[in-house]
Amino acid sequence: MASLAPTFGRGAMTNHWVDIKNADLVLIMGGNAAEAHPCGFKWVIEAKKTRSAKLVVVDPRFTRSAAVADFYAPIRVGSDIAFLSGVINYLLTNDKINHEYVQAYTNAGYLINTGYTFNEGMFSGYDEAKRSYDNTTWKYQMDEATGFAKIDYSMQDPQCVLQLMKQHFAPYTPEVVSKVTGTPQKDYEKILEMMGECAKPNKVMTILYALGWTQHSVGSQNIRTMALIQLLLGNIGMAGGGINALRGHANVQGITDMCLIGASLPGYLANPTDKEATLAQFIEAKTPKLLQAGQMNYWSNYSKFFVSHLKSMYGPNATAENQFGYDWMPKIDGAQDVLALFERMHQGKLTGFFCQGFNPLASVPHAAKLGQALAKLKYLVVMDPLTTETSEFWKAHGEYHDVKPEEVQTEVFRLPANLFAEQEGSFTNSGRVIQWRWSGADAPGETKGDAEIMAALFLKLRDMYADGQGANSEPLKKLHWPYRIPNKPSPEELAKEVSGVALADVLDLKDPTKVLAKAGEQLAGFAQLRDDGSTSCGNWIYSGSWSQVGNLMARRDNSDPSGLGQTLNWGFAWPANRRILYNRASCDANGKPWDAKRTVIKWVGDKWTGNDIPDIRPDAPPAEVSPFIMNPEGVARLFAFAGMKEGPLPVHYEPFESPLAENPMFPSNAKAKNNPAARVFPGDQENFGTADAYPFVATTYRLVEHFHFWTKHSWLNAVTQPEQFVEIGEELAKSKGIAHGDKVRVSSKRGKIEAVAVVTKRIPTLQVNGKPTHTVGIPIHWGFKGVTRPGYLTNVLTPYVGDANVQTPEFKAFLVNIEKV
Ligand SMILES: Nc1nc2c(c(=O)[nH]1)N[C@H]1C(S)=C(S)[C@@H](COP(=O)(O)OP(=O)(O)OC[C@H]3O[C@@H](n4cnc5c(=O)[nH]c(N)nc54)[C@H](O)[C@@H]3O)O[C@H]1N2
Ligand SMILES: Nc1nc2c(c(=O)[nH]1)N[C@H]1C(S)=C(S)[C@@H](COP(=O)(O)OP(=O)(O)OC[C@H]3O[C@@H](n4cnc5c(=O)[nH]c(N)nc54)[C@H](O)[C@@H]3O)O[C@H]1N2
Ligand SMILES: [Mo]
Repeated sequence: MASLAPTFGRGAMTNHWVDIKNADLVLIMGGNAAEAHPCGFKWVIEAKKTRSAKLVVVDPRFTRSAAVADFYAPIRVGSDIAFLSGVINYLLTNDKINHEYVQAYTNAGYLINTGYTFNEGMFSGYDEAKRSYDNTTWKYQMDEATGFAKIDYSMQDPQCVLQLMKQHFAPYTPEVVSKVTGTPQKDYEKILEMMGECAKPNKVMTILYALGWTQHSVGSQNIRTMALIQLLLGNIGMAGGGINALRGHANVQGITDMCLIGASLPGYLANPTDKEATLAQFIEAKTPKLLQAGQMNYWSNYSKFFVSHLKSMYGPNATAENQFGYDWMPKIDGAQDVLALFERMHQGKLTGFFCQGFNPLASVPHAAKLGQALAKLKYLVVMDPLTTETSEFWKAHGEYHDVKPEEVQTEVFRLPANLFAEQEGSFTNSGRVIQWRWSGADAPGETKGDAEIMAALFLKLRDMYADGQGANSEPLKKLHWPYRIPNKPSPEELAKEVSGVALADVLDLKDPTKVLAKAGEQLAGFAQLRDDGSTSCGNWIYSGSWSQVGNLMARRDNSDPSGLGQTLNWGFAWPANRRILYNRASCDANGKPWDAKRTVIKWVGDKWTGNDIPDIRPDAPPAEVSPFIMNPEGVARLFAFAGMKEGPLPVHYEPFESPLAENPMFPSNAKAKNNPAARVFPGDQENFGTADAYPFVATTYRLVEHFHFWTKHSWLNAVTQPEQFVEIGEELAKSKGIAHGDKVRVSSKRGKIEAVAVVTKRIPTLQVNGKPTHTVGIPIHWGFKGVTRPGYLTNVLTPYVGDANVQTPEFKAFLVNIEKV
């Protein structure tokens, strides 16, 4: 494993990097791939060169991605849902949708409960005191006789999802969108036209996004709004289509897959909570009921994945009699995200903190609060190859970091760890391709690999508890630790455990005389997992990555018979080596590809075959089994009756710090100004600034020359970008008397930084709600450690609030003031 920071964004690509070359239209919005993903970006260029694909970039700044775009439009930070809702309105009113796809593969015709309402920015079921919704009224109408959801396939019933959507998105006309987003109306209309073209079955659009969409109090809904567009256009499952989250750290995809975030277990299985006292109750709660006849309801396999995971944790100690060790699993109460963690620390509720490959003082919002939080710890352990700001949070660093060391009691331990490039193991890229890699160099001095450090700590702790004296020691004592060298588990051993092993002969469920895997063998994939204790698998989505054939992640055969760039023998893609998720949706209801030139899979009379692993049971007749097998209704949810905290359909809400006095979509309802379901911690409400004192919109971002906060330790990077700067447009510079190269002070309600001003045409002034709106652009990379010139942590400025569903902090939209020093 490599860098172990908690993730600040989630998701994965439904498609994969090479597949971008198959697109006709590439939209980059909420990201800047040319700088943050320069290697993957080459596939955008490939699409432009080989098929004259068009590139559209929508960003508050004219970025390096914009510099090679066919069309660029600016947007005010935090207004993407208004922009995209206007696209949905355009597609619906101008009939730019793939009808067959929408009718058969989405819930457009499903009838919603008549109690569902949407008024002045709020859905039915809101509880203001709890800042949350009761979603009872958002559900499907059910047919009592069959037990399945009611559907009007003509999509005319006023309670059907398509009709509710028409109503919901109607207010987002081009005029209104332009007013809210600041995107000039004629630019916007041009983009509407380009996107509308992709409703044709042989025209496909892809979207590449990253943190410009996730780091908002409406982050998850930003992405959902785009997913709705891709579904209406029939672009999900298609080569060259999909929804593509370009992930961050080299292996952050692996981090989320493996659950190093605490919010879930490996393979996105849920963490048990106190509500599920027994394994049976837990499985019952997590296994969805079929909502439509004949569908696969994939999650009916939940118990197989979960029990196999328990077997990987507790080995022979996990038996049917003791619920496979369910009682030893921590029962998580409350949120486990980054903001919740440091909030608890700030409240003095944590004694110690292990900080592994993570520099939270630099990377978490509201650095002053972070400093106070760390100072409340009894001990802090930092496992890192470098001296990070976090490990020296207790030291005064002149004007850049002002603390009184004598007042900090926290004891800090530094454990020198290897750098990711000095370790062997697997990396998973944004396209879900897991690739084995070998260490690039030996680590210097006495540093150790992460697994070795963790193993030593575990063995020591287990020894200390061996006498049976300590409280709650069972989970430690029962953990399975089968490694050949106990204090140095090898990457090979760990990878095999993650992929899965047969503990007894695994029999074919339909024909029990057939043995699929003999006891002791590596499993071929998750179809072989069982819930009777006969299989062990650390992570069901990685199942089969190390099979009896060997380490499939180490494969390096780039042959590509279809020419689509699928390369099924290069590495291993989760799940099941499938390269394009939902690929069944690339064919119509007869199993014929919508576009023969993009044949990913097809139905050949009795089975699915093609250029990918079908995302459906291989013998599932196309007219009967719908493509979205992870949902118990078999279709994609345009209307999310569950799962989204702030509502079943996206709504434009202002960022928590907004230049506007009200939400221009619902000016008369103050409660609907910001995301009504976003969590605000006590005390943080007072830490939000307002436009009278902080009149300018600010956003933070990356530069290609640096990687977060650690490349400033490297001379080469420091030479290319030596000194902290902020970017402002020419109009703002003029009005504030700031010249290019002047020293400026940027302040928010929470703190200030000083940096050099770069005055640029690349940050336009936008007309928002009738007023000029200026943006201050702030690169994130500086701090007080390293060989760059010392600078301030950008996050002294940012607000402590996040997305309502996954709590990614609102790093991308807040308010500042700027003055010449
Ligand atoms: N060189 C380099 N590459 C990196 C990294 C690095 O530090 N350096 N970090 C890696 C990591 S961990 C990550 S997560 C990724 C992040 O990858 P990206 O998200 O692509 O990177 P950012 O520069 O943070 O933000 C992208 C763009 O979002 C725009 N933006 C800001 N607010 C909004 C908004 O409200 N709407 C829209 N449409 N756009 C907005 C910004 O102007 C910026 O151009 O990069 C990875 N790659
Ligand atoms: N304002 C603002 N703040 C942001 C963002 C933003 O866009 N704006 N982006 C956010 C995002 S998306 C991210 S991902 C975070 C990044 O925040 P962090 O992950 O905290 O930043 P890094 O500097 O990448 O820290 C990773 C550390 O891991 C160490 N390391 C490298 N390899 C290994 C290894 O093998 N083992 C161990 N133990 N350590 C290793 C490095 O030396 C480095 O110190 O920042 C977040 N903060
Ligand atoms: Mo990231």
